[in-house]
Amino acid sequence: MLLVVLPLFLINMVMAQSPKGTELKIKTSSQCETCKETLEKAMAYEKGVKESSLDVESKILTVWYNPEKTTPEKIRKAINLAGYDADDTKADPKAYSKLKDCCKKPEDRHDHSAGCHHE
Ligand SMILES: [Cu+2]
Repeated sequence: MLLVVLPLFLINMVMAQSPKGTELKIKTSSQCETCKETLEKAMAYEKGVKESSLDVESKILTVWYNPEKTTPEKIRKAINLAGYDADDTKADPKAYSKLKDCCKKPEDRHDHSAGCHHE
């Protein structure tokens, strides 16, 4: 277990400078394409965030932000308020309860067989 968790932890620690701002990678509890939309939209409204991109497969949200305007803590908080875990910080329970069934963690879904259905 440690062998899996540790590299992820280290990836999160690495912040690289780029023209888009400071890059931050956050492990989220997202499940599907709908989560991607929800999270990227939440980031678009977040102060100091220039761009974000969620990789649905790995659940890693990459955020480019202006370190003079926001901090990784605030960005994680915004993800929590959108209903998702961000690294070690847990989703806001109220926001999480409002997520679509398919966007919840598999153990919380009413229909355990289904993922999100996209038309
Ligand atoms: Cu989803």
